[in-house]
Amino acid sequence: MPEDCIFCQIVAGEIPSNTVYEDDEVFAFLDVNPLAPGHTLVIPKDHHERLNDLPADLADDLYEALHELIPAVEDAVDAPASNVGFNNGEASGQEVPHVHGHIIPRFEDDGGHPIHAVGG
Ligand code: D5M
Repeated sequence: MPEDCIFCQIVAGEIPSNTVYEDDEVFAFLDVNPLAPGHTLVIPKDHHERLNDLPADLADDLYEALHELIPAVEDAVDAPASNVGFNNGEASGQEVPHVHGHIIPRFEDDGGHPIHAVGG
């Protein structure tokens, strides 16, 4: 793991986080700068920079976790919908170079924009 990767440090317990979910391959925690209540980040524990860098089996694990976590996060904050997305590469707005999916709960008439909502 790169020593300066904050998400690797979160997985290792070296930086505190509000853990939402954990299994052998995947970790999820609340975003420190939430764009909506319940804004959750879902990451593979292994360090990969981009979504398309993931080996297929790890991509499957990440998707399976998202499949469970999207409705769970929405239910937790009583949201009828969510934006789910990945910034993929620095020019896209990816600030942390460790793959992470955003689950951003959305509410009727909340004034957000479906693209700008991902990553700020
Ligand atoms: O999104 C990176 C996201 O990571 C951004 O929404 C803030 C969040 N972040 C950064 N540091 C932390 C810690 N320590 N805990 C929780 N959340 C954090 P990006 O798609 O790269 O722009």
